Amino acid sequence: STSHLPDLMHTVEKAGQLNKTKIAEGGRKLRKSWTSSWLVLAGNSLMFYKDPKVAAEWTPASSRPESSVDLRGARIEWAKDLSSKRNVIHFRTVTGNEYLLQSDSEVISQDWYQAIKGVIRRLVSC
Ligand code: I3P
Repeated sequence: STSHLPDLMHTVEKAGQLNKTKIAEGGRKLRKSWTSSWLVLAGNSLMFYKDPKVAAEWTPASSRPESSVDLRGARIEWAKDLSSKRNVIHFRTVTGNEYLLQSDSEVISQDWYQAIKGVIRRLVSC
């Protein structure tokens, strides 16, 4: 069904490319596997899509998310000692799924950090 799409189109707060690896599932450590991912911040969710070939042509209707996480109760911090890469965000859901999100651009990483943190804060006060 595509009934969620009109709603999603109105609530997309931010979308763009980041490098991503999941490092834990339900608190269990996973082997890192960095991939380029298209992130969409909308409503209470952070969604991960396949990286589109032409970023400017992406719309919420282009494809379905590969996965999605609930931002309620999530935590975000700058990763220290978790990667050799720079500008790495450490993100953890309430269910114990952990991700590293990274861009070589400090500005891009900072923007995502602030945007995700903003949504998490907003949800705390709901
Ligand atoms: C991992 C891969 C990652 C690296 C990770 C390696 O090896 O090279 O890029 O993390 O380091 O284990 P493999 O490809 O063999 O799975 P960073 O790039 O984030 O440093 P780690 O094991 O020290 O976390």
